[in-house]
Amino acid sequence: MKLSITIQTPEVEPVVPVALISGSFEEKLDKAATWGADGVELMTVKPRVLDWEQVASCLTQHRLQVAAIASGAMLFASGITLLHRDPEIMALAKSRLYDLIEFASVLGAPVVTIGSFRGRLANVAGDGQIILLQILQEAAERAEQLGVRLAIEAINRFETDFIHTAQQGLSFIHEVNRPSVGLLLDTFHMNIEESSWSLPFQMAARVGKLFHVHFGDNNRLPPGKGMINFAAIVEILKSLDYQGFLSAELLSIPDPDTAARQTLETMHSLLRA
Ligand code: LER
Ligand code: MN
Repeated sequence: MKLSITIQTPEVEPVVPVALISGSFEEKLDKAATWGADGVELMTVKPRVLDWEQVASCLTQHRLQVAAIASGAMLFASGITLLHRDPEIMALAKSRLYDLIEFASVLGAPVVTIGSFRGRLANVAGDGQIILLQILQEAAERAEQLGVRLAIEAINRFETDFIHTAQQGLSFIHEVNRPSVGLLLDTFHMNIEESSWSLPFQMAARVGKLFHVHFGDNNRLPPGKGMINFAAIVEILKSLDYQGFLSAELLSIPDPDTAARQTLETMHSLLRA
């Protein structure tokens, strides 16, 4: 299991509340590496405006992997979602999804996350699940050509109107029926929607679909600042031989650096135990 911290890329305009670490992009990487992260999850909205070679060389210089290319800022920073009432925005979202896949491929990131970026069923006329399924089946073809996977995130009911639980995510993923499409579980959302800590991880791992894990405490603070038992979660993931990233996606409280440092300290000691 590897540890990652979510950071935003330089073109993302507002400060994303769940992206950590302050400073320039290089400074963020420097701090993440110094504090012991194995990788970073990059939250981006317009990957095309970035210099991909330069990003890759900064990462190599700091010996950091890319845990994921995250789409979480698409809705937050730009209001762009795959299901949207405006067909032009839907088309833009689709083309951004292909950009994220290519960016992930160039940086060697194993997954592209699809959480709030999928939008809401209420946004579209007709069956939004079928519309999304078709978008993802097409995108999966590109992802498979480039060796990238798509991780659908189960998100709590207050942030979206479908796929709240692992079970719902796995049923949808079963319908999509593509090897490159799997599940992302986030402890913050699980704490609201699930009835067990172990079953969701087990169900996903059993069918080879546990692609990625986000973590944050129940109050979205660093582990240990709320009520979730992260030692138990680490044990569950170890028992499943989860080899992917545990990626911190939590609030910058008291500040983006302290939250990242505390998170890495706590999680390192749990992983070593
Ligand atoms: C949002 O709450 C979240 O967990 C992100 O990963 C969403 O896209
Ligand atoms: Mn998440």
